[in-house]
Amino acid sequence: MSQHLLLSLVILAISPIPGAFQDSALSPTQEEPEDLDCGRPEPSARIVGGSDAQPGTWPWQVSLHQGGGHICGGSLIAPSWVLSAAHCFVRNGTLEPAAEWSAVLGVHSQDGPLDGAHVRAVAAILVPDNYSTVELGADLALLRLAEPARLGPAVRPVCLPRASHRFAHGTACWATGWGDVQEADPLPLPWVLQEVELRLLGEAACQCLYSQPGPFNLTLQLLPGMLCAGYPEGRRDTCQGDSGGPLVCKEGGRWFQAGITSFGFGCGRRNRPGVFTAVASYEAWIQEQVMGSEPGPAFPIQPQEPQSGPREPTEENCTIALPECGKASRPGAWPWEAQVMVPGSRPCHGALVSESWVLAPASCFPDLISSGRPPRDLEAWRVRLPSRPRAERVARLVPHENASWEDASDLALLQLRAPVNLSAAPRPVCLPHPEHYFLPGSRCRLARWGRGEPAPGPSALLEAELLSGWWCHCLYGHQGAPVPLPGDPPLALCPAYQEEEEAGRCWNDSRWSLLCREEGTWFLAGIRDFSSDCLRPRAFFPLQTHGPWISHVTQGAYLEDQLAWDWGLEGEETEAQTCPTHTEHGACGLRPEAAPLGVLWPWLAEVHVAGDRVCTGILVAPGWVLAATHCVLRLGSTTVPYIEVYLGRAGASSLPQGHQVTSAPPLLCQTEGGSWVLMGMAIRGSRELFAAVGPEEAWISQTVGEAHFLPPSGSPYWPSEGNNLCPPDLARASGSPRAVLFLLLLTPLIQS
Ligand code: 4AZ
Repeated sequence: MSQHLLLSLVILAISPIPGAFQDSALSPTQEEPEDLDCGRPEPSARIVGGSDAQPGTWPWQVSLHQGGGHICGGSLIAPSWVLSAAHCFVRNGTLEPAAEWSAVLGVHSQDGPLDGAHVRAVAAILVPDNYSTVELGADLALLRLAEPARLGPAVRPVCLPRASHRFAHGTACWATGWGDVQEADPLPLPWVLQEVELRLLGEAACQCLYSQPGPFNLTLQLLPGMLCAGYPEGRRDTCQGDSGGPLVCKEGGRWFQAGITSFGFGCGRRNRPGVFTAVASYEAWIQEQVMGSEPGPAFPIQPQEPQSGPREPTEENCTIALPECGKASRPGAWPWEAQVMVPGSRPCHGALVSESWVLAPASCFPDLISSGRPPRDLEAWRVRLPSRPRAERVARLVPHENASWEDASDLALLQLRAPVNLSAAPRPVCLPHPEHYFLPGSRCRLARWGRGEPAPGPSALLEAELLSGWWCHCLYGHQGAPVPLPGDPPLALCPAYQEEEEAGRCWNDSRWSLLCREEGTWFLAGIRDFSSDCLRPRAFFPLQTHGPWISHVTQGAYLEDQLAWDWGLEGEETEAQTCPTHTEHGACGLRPEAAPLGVLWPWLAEVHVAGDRVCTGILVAPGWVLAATHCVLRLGSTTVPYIEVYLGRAGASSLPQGHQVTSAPPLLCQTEGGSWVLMGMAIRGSRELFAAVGPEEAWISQTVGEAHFLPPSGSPYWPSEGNNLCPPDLARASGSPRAVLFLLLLTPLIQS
């Protein structure tokens, strides 16, 4: 079950003992079923007006075990027959042996000895001939028990609908099971049977939801024999481990099984309701399989035709749900901005991720990291949220298990004493699922994080654009490292943004979170990697790897599917790429695919000479720019004029009036590995002729210790044989003009 089950879990955890039913379950008078009364739990088992899943509420629920543990759900439909899902028993097209399976009946909590429950061996598993995969339907199975179940208050069959039975759209039904409470988040001990109320969705309404592109742009075609139940906004659903279990609806005082839990896209996701096998569609197949078995399943006549709900699918609305998180009236006015106030320290900035939880850096709470113990003064802590008149009190602080200073897991979750009403503000930020792929070129913003200072200067400095994942990964990764494909969690996110320099240091040593927008919805995409000093682009730790931890702790953070899909070339690369050759000084010649903020050619430098000439230089090391001599020196002059070098904006800045562009751009070639190599510098007065740089290698490397020469694969500068990107002999061709080059040593203030 995937929903806010916290409430029902708590209730169940307080009174999980099925003892009240043990004695009667074993009483001899109850053992003999005279007629097959179906779909009626023992009346005393349900507390009127109470909250659900008390022991005995769903007496047809079966737990199917293999290898000693619960694998799938099922429902008792007759003393010797259990209905379940085919996909529980078919692996790689082969039906598993019945002998490996057992059916546990009358079980409530699966923790410890199965008190009050009894177990039956499975004699046979029957699956429709036309079952192949869940997406193609017919996902049902019948299990014949080796011995009939012992019927009693905790063990009773459910009623089955006839083929003609119609369940009205919008009917509130119940699904039950011991499945995961969220994606990849198993039901915690004591493994008490969970229940969730789900509304039946008509075929058109459900198809409309599943036609909205979701993760990986996937959509689903619903087929006859499937039905959907759930909500457009998600958050209540079945999940892995619930499969095979029943979806039941009450009609005329009896519970009919409308569906068998089959599949879905994830669990509890927006516009992705659960898909069930429509039991009524399979009346004939079920009747055929159980023929001659006495007593067989009961198919009572439908008590009354549905009173409400449109009969025709066309009358249904196509109501898709929009994200409930990540909406801001304007960038910068973040409705999730939370300030954690700890007595004696500066406020720490975090983000509201659900009604009750705030995510913040663990390093804001140093005692927590050093002692590992919860703080003693939590009473005095407060959280300020936008549009809330009073600060919120804090109930609990949960550090990330690997929380430390300055790393990707520098995270903690704070639970508020009382949930806040979500509205325009406060409103939670959206969090990415692990498979989220933020598109290169995404519009992002920096937001305050932790104890960071506010940004100096204008808010435009907080605008950022995401650079290509390959580029970011290979700059920060190492040679030969595999580049994560779209859909695999990235190791780093690189946003490009402008930074103001301050004398002697890089301005941006405060902490930032990275918010990225998709279709007007903001996601918390990353947190700043402290260690990148003055290196550009800056790397952020992606938050998506932490989605499962955050949803496990909060049981309700807003993990939202990706909203933008144009993966372009990067998405089409299905073969794993590796990072190209590095030199001993790291990566060089790597260029982002997108063209953000003028760093299309990140090594290009604008060399401004004596305030009136501009020529192109090439960054060959953190402190050195290579330029053509004719650009820097006037004819006949030997004195070096006043020179300024601008980096990271070549081609993007508009040059001041009266500037004369003196040189053509240099010649670059791309190697097989993807790195760009400087081949030639334009010859004075020409845009087509280039002087080779190769012959100057010795001089350049002597002057600039740390210039990046790609290691020899053939010759040091040139691509290996067989690469037809560049003619291999170009550099040393006889008669090639010698380059007349100048190396500019940059002053430390503007290096990087
Ligand atoms: C499963 O894996 C499964 N949200 C069952 C139900 C759903 C998804 C997955 C529906 O068994």
